[in-house]
Order: sequence, then structure tokens, then C-alpha cells
Amino acid sequence: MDNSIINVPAYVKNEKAISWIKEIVGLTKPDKVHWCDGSQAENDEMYKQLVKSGSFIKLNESKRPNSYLVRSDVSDVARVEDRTYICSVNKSDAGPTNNWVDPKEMKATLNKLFDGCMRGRTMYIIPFSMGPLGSHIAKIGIEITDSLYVVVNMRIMTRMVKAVWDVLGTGGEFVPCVHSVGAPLVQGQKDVPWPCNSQKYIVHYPEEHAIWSFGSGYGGNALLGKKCFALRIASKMAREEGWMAEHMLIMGLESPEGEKTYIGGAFPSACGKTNLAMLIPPDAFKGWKVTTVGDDIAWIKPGKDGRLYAINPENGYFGVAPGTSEKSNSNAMATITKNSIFTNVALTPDGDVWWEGMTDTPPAELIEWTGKPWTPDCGRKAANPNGRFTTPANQCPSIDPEWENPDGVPIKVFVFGGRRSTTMPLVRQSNNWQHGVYIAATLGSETTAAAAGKVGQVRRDPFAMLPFCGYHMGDYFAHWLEIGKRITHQPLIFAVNWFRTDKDGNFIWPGFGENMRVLKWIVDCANGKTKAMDSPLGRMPQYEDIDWNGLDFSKKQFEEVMSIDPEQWKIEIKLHEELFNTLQDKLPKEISALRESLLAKISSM
Ligand code: O2Y
Ligand code: MN
Repeated sequence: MDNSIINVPAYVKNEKAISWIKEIVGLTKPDKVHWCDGSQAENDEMYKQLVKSGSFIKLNESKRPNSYLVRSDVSDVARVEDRTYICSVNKSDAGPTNNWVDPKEMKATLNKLFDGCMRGRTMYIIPFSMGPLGSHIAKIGIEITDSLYVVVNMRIMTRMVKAVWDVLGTGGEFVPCVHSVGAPLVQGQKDVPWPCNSQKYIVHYPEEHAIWSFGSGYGGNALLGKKCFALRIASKMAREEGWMAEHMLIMGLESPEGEKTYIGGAFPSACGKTNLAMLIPPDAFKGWKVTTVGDDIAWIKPGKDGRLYAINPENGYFGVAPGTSEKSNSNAMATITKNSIFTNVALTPDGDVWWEGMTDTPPAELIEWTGKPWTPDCGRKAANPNGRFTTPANQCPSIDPEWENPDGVPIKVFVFGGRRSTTMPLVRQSNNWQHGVYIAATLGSETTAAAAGKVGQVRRDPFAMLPFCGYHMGDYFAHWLEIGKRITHQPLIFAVNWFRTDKDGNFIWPGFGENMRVLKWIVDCANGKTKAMDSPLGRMPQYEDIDWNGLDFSKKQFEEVMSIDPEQWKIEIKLHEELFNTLQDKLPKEISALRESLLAKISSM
């Protein structure tokens, strides 16, 4: 191995990291090695290089300062769940909801693919912290990549700074993340704007806490701090260490009297999670404030006082662009006004970006996401439905003052919700922690055009963690039950559904900012300020318990959006049983018992 290109900086003192990096250099055989320091100067130089190579387009500096547009290869536009593997030593530890290959076999496959995969390219070494640097809840990762797109995105999405090496010291632990686009350049071969490989592998070794990703440069496949580390590997670490890594937004609701309540919210993809995390209360809610701690992932740890405390391990948002507008999320629109990267959206003639839903009237002409001219009548989408913005969290107008508190924020409430046109009422409170775990375990959501599967089909997505749990889902349910036993101040658990439709297929609930009315009832419950009525599904508000000030929503509409149809519920409970059957002996007994008790209640309606 040619060690002369490695050139370990003097501030890197972690022998385990150094020998691992040497090993990966030896395997992947890059032309150069660059140790990222996260500085502004380094970042400016990287953007210059990305523009010069034709990978990035600099947007109009006066319209969108320090911002760039990137077009991926058309074959590399989303996470690839069918190529994502949890390679635990025993298959039964990965469970039926994950793809599994024996780690020895996977290593043999990957060793062949990674052998020489960085030839002709520069290897970048990214030190990063998930969570505020030095926080007792934060963890460190090192991503090795041959993609400059990954480096500049990781600088927004994580704390990618030289000081990570100081926190790591000589013997600190880190999650090793190896990434390659899988496109070596041989003998002066010209590069393409978005190198990638038709073979893709997103691989997790849960026992080693290690991640290997090959072939894709996109989002969750390549920015390994996000779904791979902060959810799949972290969920495994959390189980080992007695905390929780969740696919949750974290938001704060502050009453006019200054009472602050933090909520953790889990919603499957395409349920408007980022919009909810940045909600602006309706005018009638004068004095109420909504603040954002995180929009996607929460790391939650029991505190010495018996409460749960949460941090957002991320430093930025990787949000879906299409549908984001002043109307749906003006805080997100304000966040992305500068220092942002836009992937797979359209370019306007004056050097700005556009996507479906951004404005009511589309521009007369654009360059669409694949680089072709576009007009409103051309019959094609201007932006890819999974087009994204990468933007710094601290630019969000609703950012919570405590969002970087190393001790986290105290969680009083968990909210779970899916996209369900029938069956699920607008809101209900679980009877207790165990019942809340049952509700979250049976979460389902209807697939949209952007998601896999038949449109409108309910996909079971327990805790919104189906694609992100790094171990057996039955063990995960047991872990939640166990955490509930360990804490003295259990957050209340609620289920919401903004997507119920009437007989004509129209949404009954007006959505967007009006969700505040439901959230207010929820935090009032958590703070002992309102009441709830028992029902077969848990505890529910009556019409009078919700603040309708400024909204014309009749008691009849409320009854429709809250209604429980026993026949639909019998089908629903059957589907719960189908999910539970797949988990077999790892399904906690409490959960089966709750299914039986629910069936009895529904049958007696
Ligand atoms: O397609 C991707 O790589 C991104 S998926 C994603 C990104 C940000 C937040 N959540 C998700 C998700 O799929 O849950
Ligand atoms: Mn997500």
C-alpha cells in the first residue's frame, strides 16, 4: 500500500481511526486523500471545484446567495430500500422487516466491489458529530467518501468540524462509514457530473456499528450520518445502552403564559413532517409559539429526573422540495433563501430554483431537473418528486432556542400519525404507555405516488421506523415497553390523522396551520388543562374541548372526522394480526393482549 498519500494530520491522534483509514485507502486505492477540516475556506474551494467540473450550478447570487443546483443521474434519485441490508451475525436479529445477508458473505461481495473503486478519484475523510459536539447524547462518525457532493452536504447536515478529532482523542469510539459512488476513473477518463453505479448496496453491520455504502451518491444512501447512522445503527446502540433513536420531529409549543411543552412526532414519509415541525399557528392563536428542534430524527435518553430528554442529532434539513411553498411552510421557504443545495429541482431563466407547488402559477419556461427545457404544457414534471433542499437548521426562523442544548429538551408528549383516508380518527390519546406502544406499533400509512407500492394501499410502518430499525421489530417494541418501565415521567402518547376523507374523497380536516388546534388540545392534556372521554380506541376530545376560534368547522364535521366504524376496525385489527404474525416469538405478550382487548371492545360496539 502507498502510505505516502495518507499524510495523517498532527491533530489526528486516534490510532484505531488511523489504521482503519489506512486499511480503506489500501482497499479502494484513491489517487489522493483529503482530510476535511470543515472550514469556510475549504468549503469555498470545494464549491469552486464542483462548479468548474460541471456537477454544480451556482444560483443567482442576488436571489439565492451561496446556493447551488445539482442534477443527479436519473437512475439515482432516492433511497433504495430493496438494496439496504442489516447484516447481523444471526438472521433472526435483523428480523423479517429487514433485508439480511450473512456478514461474511456480504463482506466478500463488498470487498470485491470496493477493491480499487476510488481509482482516479480523491478520498475525503469527514469527521462529524451527530448532535452538539461533546454532548453526552451525541455520537461521532467518520465518513470516508469519494463524492464531493457528499462532503458539502455532510457539512450542512452534521457538525463536520476539525474539533471532532479532539473529542475523539486517542481512544474515543466512532462509527466507521465507508462510501463510494463506485465509479473509478481509469487513465485520464473524463468524469461525469453525477458518477454512480447501477449496482447499489447500503449495508449495516449492527454488531460492529459499521456502515458500507456503494453505488449511489444520493441522500440517505450516501449522507451516512442520517438514516444509516442516526437511525439504523443508532437504534441498535440505543437498545444496547438504554436510550432511543427515533424517526421523529421534535417541536416546542409555548402558550401565551410562557408554558413550554416539547413533542416528539413520528410520521411515515409523505405525511408532511417538516411542515408540522415548522408550523405557524393560525391568527386566532395569538401569543402561541411553535418552535423547531428537529424535523426528522430524535435521540432520546432517560434523564436522572425520570423524564425523557431529546436532541436532534442533525445540523440541517434534507427536505422534500415539491409541495414546499409560502402557504404550506413559510418557515422552510425562509430557511432556504441562502447557503443551500438544491437537488433535482428546476432552474428558472434568472438563475433561481422552482418546483411543483412552490407557486400557484408556474414560470413560463424552465430547465427541468434532468436539464431539458420545460414549459407548463410539456406534460413532464419540472422537479423530481423526491427533489430536495439541503439547508442549515440555524437559518430556520422557528428554530428553538434550546435546539443545541447538549442535555436535550424534556419530552412530554409523543404523537404518531399516518396518512389514512378512512378508519383512523383525527386524534386520540392512548390509555397508558403500553397502549401507546400498541398504537405506534400498528401505525400504517397509505402510499402516495412518490412511495413504493400501489397508490392508496396501507403500508404498515411501525413507529414510522420500518425502513430504519437496525434490528428485529419485535425486540424494538420490547425496548419501548422496557423504557416505559424505567422512567417515572412517561410522556403521554397520542395518535393523529390529518388525512381522513369524506364520501366524495375530500379531506375533512383543513390541515396545515389548523393542526395547531389539535396540538393545543394535546398539550393541554399533558399539562392537565383539559379532559378526554374514554372510547374503544383510547381517550378522545369532545367538540367543546377543541379551540375553534377563527375556524368554521361544525360539530357534524368533527363527528365525521372522529367517527369509529366497527366494520373498518375489524379489518384493521386483522391487519394488525398479520403484522404481528410476521414477528412471531419476538412479539411482546403485552402487545398481543392489547390486540385481543381492542377486538373485544370493537366487537361490543
Ligand atoms: O430519498 C432520500 O434519500 C431521502 S429520504 C428522507 C430524507 C429526509 C427525511 N426523511 C426521509 C425519509 O425517507 O424518511
Ligand atoms: Mn425521514
